[in-house]
Formats: sequence, C-alpha cells, structure tokens
Amino acid sequence: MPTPSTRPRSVQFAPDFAWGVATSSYQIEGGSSPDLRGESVWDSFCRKPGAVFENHHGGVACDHYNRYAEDVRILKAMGVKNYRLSIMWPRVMKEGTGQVNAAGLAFYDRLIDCLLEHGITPWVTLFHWEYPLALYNRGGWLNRDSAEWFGQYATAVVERLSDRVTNWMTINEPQVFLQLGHADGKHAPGVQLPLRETLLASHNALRAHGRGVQAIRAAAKRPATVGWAPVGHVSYPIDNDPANVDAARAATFAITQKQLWNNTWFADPVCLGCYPEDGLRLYGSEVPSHPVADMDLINQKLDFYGVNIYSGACVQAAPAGSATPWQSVAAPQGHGRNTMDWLLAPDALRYGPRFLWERYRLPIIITENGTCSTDWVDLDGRMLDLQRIDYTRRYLLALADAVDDGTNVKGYFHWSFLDNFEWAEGYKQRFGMVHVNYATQRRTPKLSAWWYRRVMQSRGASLTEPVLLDANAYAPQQEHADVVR
Ligand code: IFM
Repeated sequence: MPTPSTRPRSVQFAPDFAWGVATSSYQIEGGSSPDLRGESVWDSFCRKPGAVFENHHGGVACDHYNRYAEDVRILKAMGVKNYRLSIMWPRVMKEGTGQVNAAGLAFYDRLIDCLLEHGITPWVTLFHWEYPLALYNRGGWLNRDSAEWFGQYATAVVERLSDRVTNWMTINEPQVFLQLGHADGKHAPGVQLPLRETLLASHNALRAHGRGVQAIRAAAKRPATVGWAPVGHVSYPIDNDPANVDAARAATFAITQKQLWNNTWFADPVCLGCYPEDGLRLYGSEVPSHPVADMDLINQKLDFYGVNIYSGACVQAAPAGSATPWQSVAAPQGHGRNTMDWLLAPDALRYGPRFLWERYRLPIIITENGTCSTDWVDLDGRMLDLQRIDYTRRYLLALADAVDDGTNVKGYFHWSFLDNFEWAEGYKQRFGMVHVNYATQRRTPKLSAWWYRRVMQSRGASLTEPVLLDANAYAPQQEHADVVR
C-alpha cells in the first residue's frame, strides 16, 4: 500500500480534456439577505448551536455574490478554461417552487456572462445540497413531490441559462446529503432517520435526478451535455496483480453495510435502471416499494459520469473461502492524511474511474478532487501549499495511469477554486487553490494555483517535472500583481 504505480515516463492528456476548478453556491456566495434569496436547510442547520464548527455559517462566506467579477479575473489569471459552479435552488425560487426570484436568476446571468467574457466555460450543477427550507417543511426528500419540485426548478434555470450553458450536472454527492444529512444528522437537515426512510429519501432524490435530466433535455436551447456528480467510493488494489484488481473492483461495487456509503445503490438505477441485487438483499424489507415506472424516470440517458474522488481504501484478494473476495490492507503507520483525516490514496484516481468506466460505459469526468489544510498566508505574503501540490500531482499522475489503462476520462475539476465554507467544519478546513481571508475578503492565490496553471497549459506534461517553489516560475509576476490587490 499504495500501489507502486506504473507512471508513464511522459504525460499528455488529450487536447479536448476539460481542465477546471470547482465550487458550490452556499460554500462561497453569501448574498443571503431575505430580499436576495430564500432559505435552505443549511441556513437553519447552521443556526443550531454546535451543529457547525464554532457556529460558522455561509451567510457571507467568500462574498462571491458581490465579488464574482474579481473571482473570475483570478480564474482567468490562473488559466482556468472550465469552471464548475452550482446554482442555489432557493435563490432561484425562494419557496422552492412556484414564483421565480428575478434577482436570483439575474445573479447567475451576470456570473455566466462574466465567465464567458473571460473565455471560461461554465459547468453547472443544479443541486449541491441547499434544499429549500419551505419544501423541507413539506416533507423534503421524503415527499414524492420532491422530484416534480426539482423538475420545475431545473426548468426555470435551464430556460434562462441554456442559451449560454451547455454542460449540466443534476445532483452532487447524494450519498453525502442523504447519509450525513438524513441518517447521521451531521449535515443539514440534521435528522437521524431510520434506514427505511433514508432509502425512501434516496429513491426520491434519484427520481429528482431523472426528472432533472428530462427538464434539461426538454428546456435546453442548445444541445446539452448532462451528467451527475456522486461520490466515488473507491477500493483500489495493493498492486496491479489481476487477482487484486478483481478484488478491488468487487469491493468498489459491493454493498456490505446498512447505510448509504456505496456506489451502486445510486449508480445502478441511474445508469442501469435497477437497484443492485446485493443491496436489495441486505436492505431487505427496508427498501420502499415503488411503481415500476420510477426506474424509467431514474434511468435517463447521461452523457458523462461525473465523480468526486478524494480518498480510497486499499484491498487485496482474500484467501479462498473468505466471506468476501477482498480483504483490507491497512495503511502503514504514519501514512499521509489531510486535516480531515482522509488518507492519501492517489491510486483511487487510477482505479475508481477505471472501474466506473468498465461498469457503466459512460465517459468519466472527475468533478471533484483535492485536499484540505489549515493554510495561512506567510509574513512575505505567500501561501506555499506544497502538500496540495504534491497531493494533486500524485492524483493526476494516477489519473494519467487510468487513461493509459484505457479508461475514457474526459476532464478533471480541482476542488476547490477558493477556500470556502466546508459544511460542518465551517471555515476551519481550507480546500482552495486561492486563499481567502474571511475578515477582509482578500484573495491570495496559493502556489498551487500557479503550479496548476502550468499543469493545465502543458496538458499534464509538467506533472513529471520537479515542483518549483517560486510562483514567478509558473506565471509572470504581472499576473500575480493583477489579481493580488
Ligand atoms: O466541500 C465538499 C464539497 O461540497 C462536496 N465534496 C467534498 C468537498 C470537500 O469535503
């Protein structure tokens, strides 16, 4: 552990590979006064004392609502050509359904126009966890109408933006908002429902995904490229011995526990039109019955499989007669971990995309990958985030291995562009390539921002070069001056 990767001696991603960075609305926008938008479950969750680290909330966050033009200039200086953002449902419809909030859609209009003026292609996610509070009070994801409510919202967004936006994602990380939010109570809405109800909520969220795809295809003014962005829950092999690779594949697609941290309970219905047999057996009578037509709704044709991969679990083939064909391989003592305690596991980005491509035959886009730290700007005004660079370099080299293995990977979005509100961790964890001082809202691109610029410009070729410690080596000094006020 981990696999001594067969690193290619030279790396070169395809010319049409989509390089980018990602954010989400509540995590960066601010602009939260009642005249600007309605409330989501995250607004109310953050008001619960102790729910979020030091009672932080996203009321102001990075003030991107007011500073988006400056942020787009930074994206441009970083050489970013693709930007994944999300739309906040209660900003578009304060009550979640019915009347459209003109000010809300106008904000996304301005943002999209600004991106396009700077030569940056928007990739838009419709749901990154801000479920409208008004609809939560009507049953939330437990209410079957959720799918239709989401469809109406999606239609309003697509009607307005699809003359300029062609890349769409429906829902982000259903495993997280359903398991952490509805079973563990650690994310909004902060409830601990029994398995039967979390499975019902999951089923309705999947129906909403399907309804969202339909809405995008029906309302799009230009040909739409549609995907989603679930968590990639990856097991990877200790080495590339075929028996260990088979074991890792089996572990990646298994459901072994009565909770939602898995791939197939979500991806099989979306991509194959059925719930997986092992999940049906394990969850048993807890699985809510549903009309057959629900699967047709969920199983809409997608153009890509977006996936968010940060870490993974190392496995090897188990001895014959074991309960499962794989067994865990413990990380060596002191193995790299980030400040969220997530294990460094670059080979998750080699084998995760490969296994998903093999099973679902949809082009893969890494819609999120990155790491956190507790960065601060040094006395010389620099932010030398060498661990983020090394993490990203290792993962991108592993992704290059995936491509060499024959995996159809079409893009990579680093999480995140800006430091931002990291949900229950508040502002403690910093995932950005650009540091944000939340007291002054000053942005300081970290060394990783300039390093990544060179990676994107060289289509990955620079990944095999040693890392330089001077931002000027990656971007002309004037460009730093332009974005650092
Ligand atoms: O910040 C989150 C993001 O909202 C969803 N994916 C994981 C990121 C890091 O935890």
